[in-house]
Amino acid sequence: MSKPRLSYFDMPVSRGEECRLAFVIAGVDFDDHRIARADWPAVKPTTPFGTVPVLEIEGHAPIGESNAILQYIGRRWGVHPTGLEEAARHEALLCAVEGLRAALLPSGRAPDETAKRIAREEFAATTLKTWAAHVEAQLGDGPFVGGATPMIADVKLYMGMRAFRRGVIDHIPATCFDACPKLIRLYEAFESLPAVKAWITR
Ligand SMILES: N[C@@H](CCC(=O)N[C@@H](CS)C(=O)NCC(=O)O)C(=O)O
Repeated sequence: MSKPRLSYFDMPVSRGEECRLAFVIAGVDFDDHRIARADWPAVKPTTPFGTVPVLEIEGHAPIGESNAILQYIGRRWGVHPTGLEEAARHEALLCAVEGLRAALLPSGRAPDETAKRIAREEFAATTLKTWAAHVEAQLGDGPFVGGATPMIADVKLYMGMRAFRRGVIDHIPATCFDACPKLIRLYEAFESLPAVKAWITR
């Protein structure tokens, strides 16, 4: 049986990097297939939804959609809860991160920098703030969603927050989650995991 193959752009960002990190926390060796931007127009129509990430498991049809890939990795390699209700609680958080990404998207398409700034400031003061408060309220003693062990919901939350925390989303301060100590604790605990640190700094 060949290794699972994950295809994404050659960048440590977003949905592709979170699937890579799911393999990292599961301790699974995978084929990290990086698509060159120049090759994307030819590859795009061959993917299940015209998007990446895509996961290929020998003998099966390719799997699209980051949350489906994360749940597959999580269930197969033990980084997702086995109980139905606890799994659903984690899956809701995967959906919440996708919801946040979708809500951010229109501001990136603003016609000019002023319109973008206004849209981003509004987003930070409303959608982002509410999103963070809702997630914060669902975190317990931590540091992770399910307690002491990192799972795919933690990967998703970590990557969902990372660009904000790194201050690379124009007009949104890196301090945007500072009112949510449990979220910050999760983020920092995840980034401090030896396997994650090694992956990020490799
Ligand atoms: N809902 C999909 C969204 C996938 C998506 O939009 N992926 C982006 C990269 S993060 C992509 O493929 N962009 C290139 C394109 O749409 O042509 C998922 O969660 O996987």
